Amino acid sequence: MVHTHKLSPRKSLKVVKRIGLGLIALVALLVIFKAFLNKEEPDVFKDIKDTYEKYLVTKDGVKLEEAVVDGQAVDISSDTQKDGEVEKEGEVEELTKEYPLDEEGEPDIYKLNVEFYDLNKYTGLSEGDKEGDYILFLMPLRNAEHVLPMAFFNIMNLTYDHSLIDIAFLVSDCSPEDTTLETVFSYSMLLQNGTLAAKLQADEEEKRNANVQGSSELYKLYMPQDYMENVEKSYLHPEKQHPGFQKPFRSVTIFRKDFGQVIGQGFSDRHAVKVQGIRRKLMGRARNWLTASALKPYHSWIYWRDVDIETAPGSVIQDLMKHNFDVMVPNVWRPLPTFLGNEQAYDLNTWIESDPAIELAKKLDEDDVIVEGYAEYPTWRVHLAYIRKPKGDPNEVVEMDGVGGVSILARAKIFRQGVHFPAFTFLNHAETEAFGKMAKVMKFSVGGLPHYTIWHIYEPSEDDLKKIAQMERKKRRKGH
Ligand SMILES: Nc1nc2c(ncn2[C@@H]2O[C@H](COP(=O)(O)OP(=O)(O)OP(=O)(O)O)[C@@H](O)[C@H]2O)c(=O)[nH]1
Ligand SMILES: [Mg+2]
Repeated sequence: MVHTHKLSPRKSLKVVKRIGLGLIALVALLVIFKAFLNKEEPDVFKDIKDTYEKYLVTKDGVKLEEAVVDGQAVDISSDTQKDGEVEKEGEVEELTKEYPLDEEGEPDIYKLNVEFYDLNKYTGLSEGDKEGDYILFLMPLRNAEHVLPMAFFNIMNLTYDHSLIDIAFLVSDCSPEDTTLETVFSYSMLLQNGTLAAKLQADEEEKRNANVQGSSELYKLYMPQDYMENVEKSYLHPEKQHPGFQKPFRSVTIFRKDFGQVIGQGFSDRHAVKVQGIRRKLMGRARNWLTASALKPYHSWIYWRDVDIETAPGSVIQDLMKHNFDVMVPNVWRPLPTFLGNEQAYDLNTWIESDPAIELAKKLDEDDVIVEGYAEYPTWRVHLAYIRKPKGDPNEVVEMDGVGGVSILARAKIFRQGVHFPAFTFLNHAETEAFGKMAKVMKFSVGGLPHYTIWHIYEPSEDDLKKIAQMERKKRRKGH
């Protein structure tokens, strides 16, 4: 059989020409795209002093990319850091320093190798800010990239002396496309050299200039005006309200560990009642790993904070501390679009135990986890969220049994004593609610501030988005 070519010489010449033209167009496009990228990319390192180290963070770890000392690039190629290999991680200090000499001129080994802490000193004082109490600030993170700018603004906003605060993040189980680890690392570096505010403001500006007001931003038009003004105030020129805004923290540590959390971070995924117990126990494990890895003997208090808090007073640590409780939480609400009633109690995990709930627990399996806010578990408990009066005294304290994890200030000594976030069913509860109960069982004081409120971000549900789109269409039809 004779095979004939499908293309005649004339035709193939045409094809070659087309391919050539296509290639030229592609190269031109690439050049334009690169120029555009170069223009858009903010140079976040431009303000950094002329001594710095720049790291590349990937899912596989951290790699030193560039080191500059007094404006001079330093050779960073070494045996331990070959191409693509990741070496730089939290250092476990090697004890190979020169020992100081004792009175007889002999090396005094113990001065370097033995540390002494009198733990009676780190008990947590109600005026810890004035007494110089060290705080451990802990934040668990998962797929949190989109809320990190907000969270870091809130961190800088803390008016407790930054040099007394060690920060530790735990990043777990993020989706492959999520960049929480990379972002938290780069923000932490900028935070510690005082350039983060500029970077976040530049990003915000860029977003505004690009006029990215996709449908995901549309809901903001439907939020209560006074709430939105308050948000603006919190993020616009915060350095004017708080002079220590850009001051570096004592330290920032980032931990990474996956626990096999498979439940999505989408709103409806997270809130289905059946998954709550499993999810809460995994969160308990994550919190315990974070505490155990970050707690140092000199910490007097631990402050737990969720990433998705939109507004909170900068003095929140002092405000929770001054009541002299071992565990203290604020009220947590969230704003709502005006067509849904402006605001809503958010954290139902902070409550006072009730007789019906104790009776209910007796009927459940030992391993069942009661979750609040679901018809399946009528507990009739008093929730901190619902006893809030908007004009109530922010200093009023109510004793609590279960607590939510959004913003907990606790004395470090209670963790040293063994209180933790149960990753198993403890008195028919898990994680933070079981933590509150366990603290009570161990005779520690647990309190909540009903009229002191911090605000959780509002995430529009599918239904809310549909409703907003509907209202927008109506507006447009009316020609607004
Ligand atoms: N390390 C770690 N952090 C997590 C995990 N799941 C959630 N987080 C973080 O823990 C905090 C609380 O998580 P949220 O998703 O807000 O969960 P929640 O507070 O129980 O639920 P909401 O009431 O919907 O806010 C946030 O800072 C999250 O980023 C996890 O599996 N591992
Ligand atoms: Mg949350």
